[in-house]
Amino acid sequence: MDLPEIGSTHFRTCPLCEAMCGLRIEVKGDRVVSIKGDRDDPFSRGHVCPKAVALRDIHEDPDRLRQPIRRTASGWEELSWHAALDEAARKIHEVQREHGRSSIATYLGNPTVHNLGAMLFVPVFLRHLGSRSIFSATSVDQLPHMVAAQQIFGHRLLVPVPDVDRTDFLLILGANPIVSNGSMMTVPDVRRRFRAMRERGGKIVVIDPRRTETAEASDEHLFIRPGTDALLLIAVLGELLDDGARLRHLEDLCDGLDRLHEVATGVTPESSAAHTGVDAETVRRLARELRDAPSAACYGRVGTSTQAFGGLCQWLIIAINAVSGNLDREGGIMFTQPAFDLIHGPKAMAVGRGRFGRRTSRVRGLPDFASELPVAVLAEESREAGEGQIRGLLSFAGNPVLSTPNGRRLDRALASLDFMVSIDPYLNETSRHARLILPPTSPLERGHYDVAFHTLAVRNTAKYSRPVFDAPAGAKHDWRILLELQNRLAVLRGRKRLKNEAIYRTLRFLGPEGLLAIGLRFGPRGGRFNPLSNRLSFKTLLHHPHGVDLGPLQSCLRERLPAAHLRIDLAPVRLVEDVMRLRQTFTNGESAPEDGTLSLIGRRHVRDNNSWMHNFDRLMRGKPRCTLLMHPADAEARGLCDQDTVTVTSRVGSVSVSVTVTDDVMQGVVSLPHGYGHAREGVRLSVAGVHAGVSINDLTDDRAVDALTGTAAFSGTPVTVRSAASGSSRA
Ligand SMILES: Nc1nc2c(c(=O)[nH]1)N[C@H]1C(S)=C(S)[C@@H](COP(=O)(O)OP(=O)(O)OC[C@H]3O[C@@H](n4cnc5c(=O)[nH]c(N)nc54)[C@H](O)[C@@H]3O)O[C@H]1N2
Ligand SMILES: Nc1nc2c(c(=O)[nH]1)N[C@H]1C(S)=C(S)[C@@H](COP(=O)(O)OP(=O)(O)OC[C@H]3O[C@@H](n4cnc5c(=O)[nH]c(N)nc54)[C@H](O)[C@@H]3O)O[C@H]1N2
Ligand code: SF4
Ligand SMILES: [Mo]
Repeated sequence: MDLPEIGSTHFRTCPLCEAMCGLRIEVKGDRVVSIKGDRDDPFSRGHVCPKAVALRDIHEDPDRLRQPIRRTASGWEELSWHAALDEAARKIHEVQREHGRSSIATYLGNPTVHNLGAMLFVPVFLRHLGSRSIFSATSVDQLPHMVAAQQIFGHRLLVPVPDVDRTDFLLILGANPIVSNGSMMTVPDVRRRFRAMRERGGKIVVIDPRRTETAEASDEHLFIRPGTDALLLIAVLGELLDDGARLRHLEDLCDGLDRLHEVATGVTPESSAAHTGVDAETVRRLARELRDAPSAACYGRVGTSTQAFGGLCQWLIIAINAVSGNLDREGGIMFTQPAFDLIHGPKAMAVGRGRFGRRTSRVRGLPDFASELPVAVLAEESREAGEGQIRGLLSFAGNPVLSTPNGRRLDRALASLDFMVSIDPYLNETSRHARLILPPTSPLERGHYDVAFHTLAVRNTAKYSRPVFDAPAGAKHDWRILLELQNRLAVLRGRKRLKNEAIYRTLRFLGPEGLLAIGLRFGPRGGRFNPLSNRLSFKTLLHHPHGVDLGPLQSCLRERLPAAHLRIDLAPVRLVEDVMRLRQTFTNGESAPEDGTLSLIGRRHVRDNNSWMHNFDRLMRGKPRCTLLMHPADAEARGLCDQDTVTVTSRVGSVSVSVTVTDDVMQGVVSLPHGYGHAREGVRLSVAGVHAGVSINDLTDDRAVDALTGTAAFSGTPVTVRSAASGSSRA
């Protein structure tokens, strides 16, 4: 589709994290002159974080691959797109022919959801590939949110977001939005929104084993022992139920209230306090505050999903919002009504509701969700011989060696595959194992619409961004790489030639923009733009480069429920059953840390973006960030001083790192950021190599998962820490 030309000032959405900040990019010729916040973006109102400027660095990075490369005995060599795509398709075809379709696994990394072309073309590609070995960053991230949404509301994308612009009380567990800029809650300029909330008399409470930047920007911070949130949440729920549930307008829609009462029996504020460290009186007060505030929202994120009871946490959070009268209500937790609608939009583009546990993984028996298996089993599925063994991998926009538990084990597993191809702009810790790396265009060379994050935003908006630069001749967008592979596979399989050719040509002609236009046209807001009816089309978006504001969130749960599931189950059986596991863990004392062990948690920094943006001097300047935070009492007990080098050891490995002594972490807890550990042989990242750091996932354990959902249980990995100088093995 041809897009009209515009001048040297470009407006677009930053695709690097979930916040969807509007950017104003000045360009001269083929160079970026400046990247600033777009004050006219109705949603982000000029806000940006330091990573936005790094879009220029990504674009200009000499280490970013511009041409496919192939690993040979004498090193990497460039090859033509034609040859690379032919070879990749041929190898995939050979492995699948010999060992079955599912012998080729796919891993989809985080940038997939920030990429319009990938969002629209990955599902088509996966259907063609026909493998059931599908993995993604979901199972080291938001899987519990999706399981809870599917179990309660009947669709995995019906994830409610806190209405932060109107709430009076916000209870945050295991999230650090001031740094992460919000997650499963798209909230650009969160600092200003929080400030506004407090100025209108609202209150924010943060529950986190670390006194985070968000805690600093809040009214109150409470330490909690990692992995114990579900107990605290049940205690709060019990207090609310004792007082009488207030379901308000959802009364006739909700089932399961009796079972919720049963869940809460036996867990008191006192009994939870012994494990969580949050005292009973505080639990009672939190329940009162949630109930008595004119409106309130409880929100939990990575810290409450990547833990042993992640599924329970996300369910209980929704239940607490519901019984305190804050579900689907202004100032509570609400649902978006996106213009490109993955639930009620055109059928061909709709996302499945997400079935849970239809099959289990071969080796360990963990459940699938929405046709995906938990990535914690990827290494064993590749290493353990037998029928159904994984022999090859297509890694798309992912770096699982640094981002999934027991990364070293996966590192070894990838090295032993028959074939691997990475669709990735970098030769990094994961792609170094590939036989071929197929690099896509840079983010500034493609159009953008946030299919995923308009669905999770604290306000209804819609925005399309044109590419800032034309893609260089021959360069391929992600979607095009997938489409080319898919077409070649179809040819190699030799069936339905005419039909395949027609599909290929149609999709190539439409591209992501064509599909977006169809999705908008036939979506719930499709039609000519009219500010009163909020109807819009792709053309509307082309004429509104700053984005279209569709207003604050509205009470809409009844219309958002999928047609096949018109009720809300506040106490889904599978989740209720999992409470037994929680009780057993805590009554048997299985949760008590062994003497001398510390509980490891992760953290993020505003200038990091998971594992892949350490190659830019602009973001790496200043003090080293990959250090181990430790409480002064724990340091003293081990004879450690600030900046000492320590060895941190877990069941699966050890790393050496400098310690930062601070009472910002709870006693008994240590914290390392994730995404570091670039000092691996063969990685081509010149700046990141200088700031290599160590990988927290060389310590986290692939055996530690939320048994219900299969999500990696990163939080609370037991570790011992000793001075690297002493050589002593004692904790
Ligand atoms: N211990 C611990 N581990 C964690 C976490 C944690 O908090 N603690 N967080 C987890 C979370 S929330 C996530 S989302 C995962 C992330 O885990 P992953 O998604 O596996 O890793 P990323 O670091 O996002 O790596 C992205 C990869 O995509 C490439 N890339 C970037 N842009 C593009 C693009 O446009 N197209 C293509 N094809 N490739 C691109 C990059 O070069 C890089 O190789 O990590 C998880 N791991
Ligand atoms: N700057 C920056 N922004 C990012 C990213 C990034 O890497 N850098 N990554 C993006 C991605 S992929 C995601 S998913 C989001 C994540 O967004 P957030 O979830 O907001 O980010 P985190 O900083 O991981 O926050 C998790 C918090 O949980 C706490 N925690 C750990 N264990 C527990 C526990 O057991 N209980 C409780 N209550 N708290 C616990 C940690 O101390 C931490 O403060 O951020 C996104 N934004
Ligand atoms: S907060 Fe996220 S979306 Fe906004 S500028 Fe930073 S990286 Fe981009
Ligand atoms: Mo994530």
